Amino acid sequence: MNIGYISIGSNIDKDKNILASLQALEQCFGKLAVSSVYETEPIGFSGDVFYNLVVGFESDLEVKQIAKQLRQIELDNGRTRDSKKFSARTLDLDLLLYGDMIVNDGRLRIPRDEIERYAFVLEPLAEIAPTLGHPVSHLTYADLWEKFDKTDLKQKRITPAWTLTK
Ligand code: PH2
Ligand code: MG
Repeated sequence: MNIGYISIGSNIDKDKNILASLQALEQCFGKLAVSSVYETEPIGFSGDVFYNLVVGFESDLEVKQIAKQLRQIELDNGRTRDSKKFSARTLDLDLLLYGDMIVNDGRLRIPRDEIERYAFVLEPLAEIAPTLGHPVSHLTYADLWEKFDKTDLKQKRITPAWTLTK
């Protein structure tokens, strides 16, 4: 059994797409640990604000199977595969971590470097996994977040219009 973490982002039909993704992820993996939802300014391009959050899950699946499931959930929710990295998107699901696994295999990279690079990934991860250590640096996510440069940080926790019924 591995514990994995997924980052979720949307800046088109945010409420609808994020709720749909949480329901689909729960169908796939069972009970999730869900962070707060953060409203964040787009990084790398200008456009509508994002909602970002991180969820934790448990699974016995192969890491490639998980990545495939995430791509399918993105496609089921209006994602088009040609979309550029820095552009508006209905739904982006990225597998950040899977146990202590270190994978560098074409497009599949775990742990994802976005963890240390982007507050919209690190803050929600540090919220739900503060004492967990990064598989490469072994620093905890609480430490990484504490050290993160928060100058001009443009993100805030929000209360979404929906709740995930338990
Ligand atoms: N995702 C990106 C690029 N920029 N900015 C924010 N605020 N949130 C995101 O999820 C995001 C982004 C590429 O995946
Ligand atoms: Mg992404």
